[in-house]
Amino acid sequence: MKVLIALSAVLCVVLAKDQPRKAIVYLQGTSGVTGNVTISQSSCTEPVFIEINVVGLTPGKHGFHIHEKGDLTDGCASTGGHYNPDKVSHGAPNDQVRHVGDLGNIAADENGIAKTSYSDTVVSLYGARSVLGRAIVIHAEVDDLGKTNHPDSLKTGNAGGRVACGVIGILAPFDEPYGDCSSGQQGLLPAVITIVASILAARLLVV
Ligand SMILES: [Cu+2]
Ligand SMILES: [Zn+2]
Repeated sequence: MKVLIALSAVLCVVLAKDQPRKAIVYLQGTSGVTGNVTISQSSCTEPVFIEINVVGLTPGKHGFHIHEKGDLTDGCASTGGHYNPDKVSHGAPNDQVRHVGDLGNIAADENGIAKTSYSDTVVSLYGARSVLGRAIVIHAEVDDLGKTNHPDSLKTGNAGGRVACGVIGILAPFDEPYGDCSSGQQGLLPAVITIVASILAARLLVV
């Protein structure tokens, strides 16, 4: 009996840590741009999956970033700069050197609609570098991805004003939203080791 109780307790913990994390961003602006973004991640070692739905944009490409602060007290202006914990130069999403918040551009069609989804291996919802509580910002102009001679190219991508923004909030409930990666789900092997160790421990208790 004790074995069963111990086993089920361990299983509960393991399964709980296996839950994917999901965040939601409600985007608003002063020029009629609205939309939402979801960020999903099944574990701290998996890439995030980002789904974007925005309307009201001018047709063409718009810089799309995670900024460091979830502070909208002065609209999008108070969200700070690009989230950049490594203090490196601005870049493209696929560059080796980039801000964590550098998600490149989104492209709006002739109706001003931008709808897309993709994975990113740098952004995370886990650990000290979690983007939860920070902001997503859409810019008026195209992000040059750090590739032009403009003085702001390696700082911001020279993407112009901020037309919409929103705070990255918790969507799917999960425990310890700011927990470290090591306390999160790390894969099947640690889970199996945990279960085997607890079975052995429970047997010792019974004897
Ligand atoms: Cu930005
Ligand atoms: Zn940047």
